Amino acid sequence: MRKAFALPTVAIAAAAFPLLTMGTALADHDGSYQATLGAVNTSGVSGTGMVTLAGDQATVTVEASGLLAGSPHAQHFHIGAQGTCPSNDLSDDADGDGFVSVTEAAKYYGAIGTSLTTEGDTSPDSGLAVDRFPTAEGGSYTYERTFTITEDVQESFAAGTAVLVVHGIDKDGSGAYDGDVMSELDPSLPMEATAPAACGPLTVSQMGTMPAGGADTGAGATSGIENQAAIGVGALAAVGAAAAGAVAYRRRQATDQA
Ligand SMILES: [Cu+2]
Repeated sequence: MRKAFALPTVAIAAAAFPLLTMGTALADHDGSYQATLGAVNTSGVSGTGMVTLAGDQATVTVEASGLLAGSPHAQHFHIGAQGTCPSNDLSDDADGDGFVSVTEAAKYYGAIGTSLTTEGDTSPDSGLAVDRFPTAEGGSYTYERTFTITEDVQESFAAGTAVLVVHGIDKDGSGAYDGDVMSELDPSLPMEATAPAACGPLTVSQMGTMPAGGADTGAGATSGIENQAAIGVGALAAVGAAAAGAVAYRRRQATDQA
């Protein structure tokens, strides 16, 4: 019986090692992604997003226009749901308050995975750090930054469920975030400050498609997701504290660069 047990163990170890190697050399999500921002809440906002991923490093460019001028606009990668956006009318306004809120849109685009801040922390904790988001001088902005992204965000890109969302609308045309409806996320903020203004699924850019064999093997996206999950568990078990140290170092670098 002992030998019968030993053989599968060796086989599992042998199968796992190439996954780890592949994850280190060229992760399944590596490459370029793009999003076309479409309006939500009839904001009139449009724009584009470009994301280049290399391991845990993301270089992000966002261009958006038609925004409330002179005001900060929270922007995030949302992850873990359908990888889609709510429609540009009020058909998703479940509570009838006149806004498609973040909560009502979450079934499409999921929770915050990364806060696309201008400096410092990029975690979901900074989701409403309005002093560290782009301000739309003249109603538009261009954002570019390189930083470290977490494993769950990497997996969402690989799975095709990452969505770029820009927040902040001027529903009543007053020229500021105001009104009687308050945000369900932070009751001290007007709903106008947090409601989604534009949204676009992040899809693999044709220009950035990797010429590797993955696309031709017929293994398909499901295989990629399984590999990604295996890499996540295996890599954490294998390198543990060393990886944590490296991430902390890169975070410091990212902070210094900002
Ligand atoms: Cu968001």
